[in-house]
Amino acid sequence: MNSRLTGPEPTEALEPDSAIRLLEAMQRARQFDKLAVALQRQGVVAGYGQAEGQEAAQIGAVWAMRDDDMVFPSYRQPGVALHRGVSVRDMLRFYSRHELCTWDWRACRFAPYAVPVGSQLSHAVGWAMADRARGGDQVTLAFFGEGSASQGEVHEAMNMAGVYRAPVVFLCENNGWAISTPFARQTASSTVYVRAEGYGFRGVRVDGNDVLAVAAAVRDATVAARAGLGPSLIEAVTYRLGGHTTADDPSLYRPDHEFEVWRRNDPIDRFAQVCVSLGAMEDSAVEIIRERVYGEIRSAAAEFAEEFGV
Ligand SMILES: Cc1ncc(C[n+]2csc(CCOP(=O)(O)OP(=O)(O)O)c2C)c(N)n1
Repeated sequence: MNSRLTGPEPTEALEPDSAIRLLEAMQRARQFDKLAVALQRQGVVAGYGQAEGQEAAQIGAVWAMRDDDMVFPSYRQPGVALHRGVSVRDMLRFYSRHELCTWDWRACRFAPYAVPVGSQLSHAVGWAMADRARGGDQVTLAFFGEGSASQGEVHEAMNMAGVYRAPVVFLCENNGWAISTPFARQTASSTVYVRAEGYGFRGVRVDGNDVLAVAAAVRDATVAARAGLGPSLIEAVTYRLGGHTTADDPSLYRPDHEFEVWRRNDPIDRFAQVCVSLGAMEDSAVEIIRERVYGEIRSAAAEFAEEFGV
């Protein structure tokens, strides 16, 4: 646990050491994703919900939090888990062996995955209110998807958070699709963030493939929440490049051209280009980081395979 009063300024991400750590965290998420898909195809992992393409929305958000702030995930944030110190081994146990939560979630400040969609928002509001009642100054971050935003429980959680000014950041990863349901079929509204006004708190829409934009929005939200100004709803517009899970074939419902547009908007490539063009790292460092993280994930997977005999 560290003693920072707030998360880092988003601009700190462009200081060379921070830029490397941030790019590493995004790469770790990406490489874990590739590993989990490969292990599912080999029959080791039972099922996996892909997060490829959503690394900026996820890592940018957790980057802006204080280390002791609690995170409530849905089921698609393995990179956030790894960033919070959950081991590759424990993530693989979850996906391959149906062991629900083998990580020390209190120590990692990363709650157990929540599969009933939207249920984690009530948990987050309860956690935030309990911490404040005990005199704490944590801010709680809750991830959810734009499909989950249609759940009644999400309304209940946001309404209560607004009434009690709970220090919560609601981070909606609007990846365009809830399994095969497109956003236009999810709601008649063109955005999610606009709902915040109805609950009486701040709502912001950001480019969810720009890690610095997400970090800046979440950072502002944590400062407001810690100052007693209540929750925020941040809609990070992003895209799931893979399937909903390894049991899904998105080519059956998603137009190819849409995928191609988002493929060219890869959040990791974008951040790497920003770092290089602003001089935070050399061109060659980008590949070195990718290779290093790939090696780290591979050896953790080998240890998992040895321990569990898979
Ligand atoms: C209460 C509940 N109803 C239905 C489901 C089945 N289900 C699993 S994922 C999903 C879509 C969720 O989409 P979204 O919230 O946009 O998140 P994403 O999967 O895109 O990250 C649904 C309906 C569920 N898990 N829980």
